[in-house]
Amino acid sequence: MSESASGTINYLNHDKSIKSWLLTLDHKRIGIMYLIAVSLAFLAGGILAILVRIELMAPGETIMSADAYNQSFTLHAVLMIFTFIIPAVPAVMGNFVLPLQIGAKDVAFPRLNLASFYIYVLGAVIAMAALLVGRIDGGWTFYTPYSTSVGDGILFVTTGVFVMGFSSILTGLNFIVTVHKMRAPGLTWNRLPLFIWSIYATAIVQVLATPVIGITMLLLFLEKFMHIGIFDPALGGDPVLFQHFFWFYSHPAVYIMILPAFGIISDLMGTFSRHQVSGYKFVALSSVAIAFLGFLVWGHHMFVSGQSATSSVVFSLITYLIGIPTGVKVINWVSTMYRGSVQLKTPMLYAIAFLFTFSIGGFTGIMLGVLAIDIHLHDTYFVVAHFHYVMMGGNVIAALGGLHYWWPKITGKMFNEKLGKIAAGLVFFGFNLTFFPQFIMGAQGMPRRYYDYLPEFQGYHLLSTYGSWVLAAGLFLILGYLLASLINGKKAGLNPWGALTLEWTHTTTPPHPHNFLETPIVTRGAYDFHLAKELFATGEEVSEVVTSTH
Ligand code: CU1
Repeated sequence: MSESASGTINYLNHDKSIKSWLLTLDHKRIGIMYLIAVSLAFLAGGILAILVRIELMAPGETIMSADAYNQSFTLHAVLMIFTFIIPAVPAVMGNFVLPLQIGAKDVAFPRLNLASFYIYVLGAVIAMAALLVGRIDGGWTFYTPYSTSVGDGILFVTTGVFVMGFSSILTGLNFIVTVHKMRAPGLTWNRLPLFIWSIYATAIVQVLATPVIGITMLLLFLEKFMHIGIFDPALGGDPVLFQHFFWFYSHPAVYIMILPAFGIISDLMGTFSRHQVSGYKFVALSSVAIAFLGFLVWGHHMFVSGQSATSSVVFSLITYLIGIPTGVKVINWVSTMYRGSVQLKTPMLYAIAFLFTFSIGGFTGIMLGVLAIDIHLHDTYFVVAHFHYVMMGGNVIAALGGLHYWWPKITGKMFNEKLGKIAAGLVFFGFNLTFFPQFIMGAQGMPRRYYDYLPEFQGYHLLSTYGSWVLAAGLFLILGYLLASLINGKKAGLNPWGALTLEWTHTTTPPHPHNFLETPIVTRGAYDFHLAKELFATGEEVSEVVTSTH
């Protein structure tokens, strides 16, 4: 690795031994270790997705048995949700970016941070060990008693989820304390980058919701091995209770997956529109409002489970309410672009793609919150499409935007902007081709998770499968040019995007091992481009960075 742009030592080159990585307490290096781990999980989950899509190209058996198919879609979801999406943005970008953006030396508890990483790895390994022990074929929701009656494999997965939960809770606690205690002088709550607000709201959900899934997984274990009747009717338990526990975590978990994405999008919208994010305070507080409301809507997953009509109506109503803070964000992002002058760099292309894909995901979520519609669409491909529009069209597309935005800061290298744009186009087109037909076939009655189907659905399945190949091509192109940039990429300047947040204005690229040579003193908000005009007047790269080598 070459010396950094300014010739100083940086967090990558100051010690290159393997041990210095594996035992590092540096939040930036821990973020990179998470990046490698979650990327492997995404690759494995993605390969399974492609296999599932190929199997569904025709009714009946295409490339695998019904049994292998059930296990493939289950494992795809478990990998993607528990080992990829939940840790991806908070643990990768939260770790790398959060202390830099608030002008801190590190997170509040660096040792706990490293422990969180290894707890995540341990949990992921336990979950994957399920493959060696037995089958997991009941879907990622683990609905008991079916899930626990087909073998012991599922208990490895739930134990893995239990263990990974500690990683999530400890990371959340770490971030909450860091944001409260370690902001640079002058960095008031009203000046915080919106990425920080969203990671903060996410951390609250991580800390409050994750214990519930942990306890639920523990109860499954007790039921299986000590025969204490909790969920299984044969033992005197209640299976609907499992659904309540499961969704009490798993709906808020949707916000663990999507809130950090909102934060990335807000940062990209401000920076690439060269304008203060419209309605800054509303956008910031809407993250907290979503985190709060997210705890009150779990019953919308259970409209057909036999819960009382009154509770269904209440859950339905509160579900609509979430549309308000979410709409506040979307409208303010569009307004930011309208008021500013938009620069269509690769990260911004993802932010604009996100506006389309996430809005479709969000609106169809409100549709599914309508009782009559949900009863018709329950357990159809409409739900599969909605879920992927939120998770992939929301989280993954935003994460790709964030990865491209911070890549120069992380690695000190620029990626190929032209290939970046082509790949963004392939991802957007491939994603929509994969999942939009699923709305239509779902509305027409194609059930989710089915191995076989009526011939009338084949056309939609074919489109969906072709789309998945385009999407995969886009993702492999990204992998290719990002890796190539490490070898022959142009050196990134201090602030290639002309951003105003501290990770770009006050430290080297890549950053110093201790982030800042002098503690930054903040005098303006994260997107106060009107106050920073003089910085851009020369047309040269912006930096207030201290580049001395003392
Ligand atoms: Cu939900």
